[in-house]
Amino acid sequence: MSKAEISSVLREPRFVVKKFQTRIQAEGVGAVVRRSIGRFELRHFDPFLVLDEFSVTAPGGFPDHPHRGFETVTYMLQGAMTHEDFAGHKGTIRTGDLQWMTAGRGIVHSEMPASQGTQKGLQLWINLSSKHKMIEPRYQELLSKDVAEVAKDGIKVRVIAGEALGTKSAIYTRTPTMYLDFTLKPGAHLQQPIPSLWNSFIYVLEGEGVFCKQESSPTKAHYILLLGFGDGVEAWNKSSKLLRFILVGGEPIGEPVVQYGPFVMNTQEEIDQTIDDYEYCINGFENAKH
Ligand code: FJE
Ligand code: FE
Repeated sequence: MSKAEISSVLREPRFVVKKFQTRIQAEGVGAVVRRSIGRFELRHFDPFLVLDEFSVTAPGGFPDHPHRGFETVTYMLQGAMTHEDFAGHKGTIRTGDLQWMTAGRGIVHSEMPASQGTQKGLQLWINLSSKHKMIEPRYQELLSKDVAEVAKDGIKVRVIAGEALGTKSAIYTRTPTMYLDFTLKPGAHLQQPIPSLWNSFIYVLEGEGVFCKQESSPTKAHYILLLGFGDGVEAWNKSSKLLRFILVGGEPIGEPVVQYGPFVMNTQEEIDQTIDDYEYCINGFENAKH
């Protein structure tokens, strides 16, 4: 066995199965998003429903809208957003903060800029299994200073969910999920384990990285890489600038997905019921009356 093989912590590294570039599209009111998961060519990636890199300036934003049947994870990259829901839950998340919202049976809320200039961030929608779609809504919020962060060998990781470099996140993931924000210095090499049967992807935020195969061509910002199965992923920063990307993985739910905008259920009947519940303010949408 060569030295390189002995030093590898991965027995079966994952390969890139698909690579997509994201383009800017209009969303909400006067906002733009780069949607990777959730667009026509990549409808869902079980358990993930949507990944948007958003950019919004006041007076634009995402005024009152409902959610049911999944979770939204909003992670701020720049600026600040205020969210306010129909039950009076209100808060502002700033650069590096995150909100992990379990919509469950129903939330109606707004997400609006809270500062001057452009607010940027990522919003990931994670599906809930049929037995969890109608659970009570729940929020988990982490300020930037409370996000677990570790640095080692030119690698810095912010552990949003799951575990990396021996450090765990405090976030509870109803659908088992890992969400890591990596920054690699020039020359750094990462080997990150991922549970073998989970779906996983990389989304590049800054710089350019070489992923999965040493000799593959570099991937730049705003590209998503869908990974095949294996026990982990390798990344190299062969450039002279910082490389920043997120690595997200989740346990596939394996159930039918029927989506109607912000409602994600298992069957058309459940979607019809949800539209009625929202219209009549019942079964979780009671507070939408006010
Ligand atoms: C939306 C349903 C929605 N991407 N990125 C339908 F939930 C939304 C929506 C968002 C959103 C919000 C933030 Cl803060 C960030 C997002 C979609 O609120 F725009 C439509 N059309
Ligand atoms: Fe929302």
